[in-house]
Amino acid sequence: MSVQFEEGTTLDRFLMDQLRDYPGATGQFVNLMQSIALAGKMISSRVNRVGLAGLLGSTGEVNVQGEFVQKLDRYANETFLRALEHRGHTCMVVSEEEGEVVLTPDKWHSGRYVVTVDPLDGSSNIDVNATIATIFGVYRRKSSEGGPAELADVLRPGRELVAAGYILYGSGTMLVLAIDRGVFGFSLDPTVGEFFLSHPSIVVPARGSIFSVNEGYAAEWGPGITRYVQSLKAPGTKYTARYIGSLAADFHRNLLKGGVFLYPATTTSPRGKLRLLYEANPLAYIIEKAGGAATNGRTPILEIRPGSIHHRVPLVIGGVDEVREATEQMKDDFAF
Ligand code: P6P
Repeated sequence: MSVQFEEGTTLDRFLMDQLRDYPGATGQFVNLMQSIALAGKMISSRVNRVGLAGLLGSTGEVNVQGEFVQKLDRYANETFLRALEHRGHTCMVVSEEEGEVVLTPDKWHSGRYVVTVDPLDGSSNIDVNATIATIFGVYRRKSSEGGPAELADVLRPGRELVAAGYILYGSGTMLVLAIDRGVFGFSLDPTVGEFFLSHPSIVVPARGSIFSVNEGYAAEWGPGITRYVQSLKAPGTKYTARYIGSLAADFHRNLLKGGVFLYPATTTSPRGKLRLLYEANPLAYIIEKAGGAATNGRTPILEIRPGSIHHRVPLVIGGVDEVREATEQMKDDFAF
């Protein structure tokens, strides 16, 4: 369905326009997205001054993932928790930086939404000025709005997401939002502090000419992914390799230009590296709304039921033709 938008449509205007199509809407989702956009602007401001604001480097702490926490990781996590906890729209947050779920204060039990968030993905790239991102997913709670949220509100397949997106902190700051009717891109104009609609309807080509995988691990791959990547490099194919090592940046390029991103299971990470709740699921929701596909090499990502809030999965994501071909090769690569 092609939706027409006027030049200079702000994120707020876009959200209010959508609101009119949902008669039962209370405005909590609009409020939630405004909170996410505000947190994104605050993080963008710091990212753009990271070398000057004393935010380079690590805090010296190790997070629940066993990764060194960068100073900007901590700032991004605290900024998102503050933006989500006290506005009445959110009842629970799952963050990459938090070992357990974060329940918003008791007075906000009425919050309808559960948010999964990687506050700053790719933070190992901060010090070298490469693009990093916030990735988020949004569920409507299943538990009653009178009481506290429950783990069952978030340990559910990504197919039940109601929205997902990411905020890219790169040459510009861009918020990409997927809702049931499509995928939309908003670019931040820092001179006025507003996100403006710049990509009214993002659709991923069924087949592109880019593949993104870290071939440094090729010795740890299964035979299927090895066969598939070799096939892309065979003489006469039109593929080129691009790999930034920042998930949302690699994903965004392929979303706009076509292609496939792969982070397969390896002997070191037999269940994959990337996290289902706040990395794979949100991007899988986005790619499917843009006409693409995402699997773990065997099963659609959005059909996987999380075993824990930090559940890891292998990921193959991009154009529907490439994902089908890769999954066909990879389905025997790992036991589960
Ligand atoms: P590797 C960043 O740390 C991250 O989680 C993703 O953003 C990125 O796609 C991946 O890890 C890169 O991992 O093992 O290739 O360095």
